[in-house]
Amino acid sequence: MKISVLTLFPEVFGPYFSASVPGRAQENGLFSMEAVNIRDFATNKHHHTDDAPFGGGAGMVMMPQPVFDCVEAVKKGYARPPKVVFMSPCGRVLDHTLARSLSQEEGLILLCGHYEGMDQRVIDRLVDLEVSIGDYVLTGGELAAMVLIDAMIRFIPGVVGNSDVHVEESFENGLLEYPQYTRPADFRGDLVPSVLLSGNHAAIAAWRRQQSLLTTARRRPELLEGEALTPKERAWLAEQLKTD
Ligand code: 4GM
Repeated sequence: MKISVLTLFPEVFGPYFSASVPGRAQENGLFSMEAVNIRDFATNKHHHTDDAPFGGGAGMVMMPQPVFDCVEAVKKGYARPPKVVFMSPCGRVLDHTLARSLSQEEGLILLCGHYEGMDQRVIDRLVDLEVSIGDYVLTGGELAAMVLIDAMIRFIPGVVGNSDVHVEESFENGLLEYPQYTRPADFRGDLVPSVLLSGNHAAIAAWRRQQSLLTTARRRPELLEGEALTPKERAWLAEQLKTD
């Protein structure tokens, strides 16, 4: 997978994507990313990329010319036309399913806005999909693009160490994760649940399933709506929730 991020602040992508898991994944050739400066494509004298909104109002709007030229130039680096994604509070809210589906793309262009908005003709003519990382506004789309890239690359085989992590982690089975513990078994008098030290794998799996169900029911009950729970599990959950 190749990702091009189009931004007015390409320098902010360096530290994160050369560190840790994303850095290693790039070194291993599992994906590649570049940050391209939209300002380099501004043809006006002072390389402006924004202007006042027609119709008046607060703030500035990103001009179409630098963005069109930047997208068109970057597309030339791809054998097949990549999807163009605009990071925007008006977009489809990112979740596990969307991240996994976008991770299947061979190429992606992530467009980051700044100021108060983007000229609508960019969105109408260049953008295939608008994605939001949640219901809040950021000063720019850069952090949203980093969140999307991080969530996507975890689905590329080999990026995250053990292939079992996907099977076990939150959202893969529609439930929140069960509590995890590591050594020591007694930390300042707080003990690890004894079942985890028992070596009884069936009992451990059953305990983890129960803990996942309980945490999900308490914190995110809507996630259980589409879940295939056994009648026994439903009865057990109802019993537990009575005493909350
Ligand atoms: C569009 C219009 C994404 C984009 C105005 C980008 C929040 C998200 C921006 C803008 C963003 C999000 C850039 N803020 N929720 N800001 O994914 O400021």
